[in-house]
Amino acid sequence: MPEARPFSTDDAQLEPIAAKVLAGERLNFDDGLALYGSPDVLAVGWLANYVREKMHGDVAYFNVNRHINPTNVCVAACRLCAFGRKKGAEGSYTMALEQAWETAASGYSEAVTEFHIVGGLHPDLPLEYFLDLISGLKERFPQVHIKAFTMVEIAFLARRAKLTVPETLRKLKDAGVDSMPGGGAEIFADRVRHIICDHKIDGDEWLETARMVHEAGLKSNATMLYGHIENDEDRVDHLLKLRALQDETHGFQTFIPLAFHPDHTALAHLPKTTGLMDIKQIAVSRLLLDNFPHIKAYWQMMTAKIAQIALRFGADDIDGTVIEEKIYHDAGATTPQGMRRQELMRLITAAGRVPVERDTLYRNVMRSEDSFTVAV
Ligand code: V47
Repeated sequence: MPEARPFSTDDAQLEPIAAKVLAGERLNFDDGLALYGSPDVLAVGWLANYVREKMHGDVAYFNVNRHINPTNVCVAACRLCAFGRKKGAEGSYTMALEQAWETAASGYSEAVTEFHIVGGLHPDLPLEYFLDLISGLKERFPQVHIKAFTMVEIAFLARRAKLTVPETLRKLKDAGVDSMPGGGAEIFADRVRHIICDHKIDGDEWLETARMVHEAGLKSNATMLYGHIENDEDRVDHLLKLRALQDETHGFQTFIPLAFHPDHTALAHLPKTTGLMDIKQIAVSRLLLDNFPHIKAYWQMMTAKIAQIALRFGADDIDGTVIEEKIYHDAGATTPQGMRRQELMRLITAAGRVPVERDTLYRNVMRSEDSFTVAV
């Protein structure tokens, strides 16, 4: 239910934007800049919360998931990343298939409903390794949804296998991939991308790959990495490009703004994002991405405390139990490794929201002891 409290602000620039939001009208590029530039974070948050409650009422979603990163070996050497290693470098690893399947089974006690699988761009691992990895997981955990490989990994795997992206997607889908995570989008603007992740596919290619994923009948998420060298124009541009693609494909489920963690990266001199920046990012995303069903406050990235507050500033999802996160912890995240269902539910309830356990496709999950069923 939308809030009963009336909207008020001392930022005159927000008045016409509020009128649009209350009338259900789409915001434009300049509106996005005005939202980012506004000193009245509470008013921006009020508007985002209005939209969020209109879409989802008091519900806040979470899931029970496990991350698997089969390799950190990566040819890309992105300045933003503390996870990737060159082949043979100290700290580099690549899981044997048995090891990856064993990893999947560890920490399984809460009946995981999703495996989130991403990794480096390995120069030698063939597509068959990934197909075997996925089909082996499906064989062992047939009820678990497999959300695997970013647009960057898919484009890389296709190129290495000398296949088209649709051909590669067909093989991954046949092996058991059910949907795709949102990583690798970073910031689409070339100027920024050249500095933070020069060796990755460019923004247009990321969007084109996402289009092909959706055309293949797979849902995906989308992300934006903020809090490094980008400016407000770059962020608005990024969000509006995602919105334009979503108008065409309707294949995105969830948008996840990702706060840059500088530790142990080549950009370690940059300051960390602040709590207010994180909160505002959630709110602006909710307001600009009017065609995205869900906005996720990823607690591992923004801390559980900020993610909880974000549930009143536009977010309707807090991600999951996240057993074994590596990418953020290599870059200095101090959040705990994994959180139990009960604790996630306590955080959500204390934010005045109603916790709903979802599967990756946002169907309700019903539990008994260590098993689950999904509402269809
Ligand atoms: O693509 C890498 C980012 C992403 C750093 O789809 C960094 O449900 C901050 O995409 N500081 C991977 N960010 C994580 C990701 C994700 C996470 C949770 C849920 C979902 C989903 C997707 O992490 C990368 C990159 O954008 N990243 N290094 C860093 N130092």
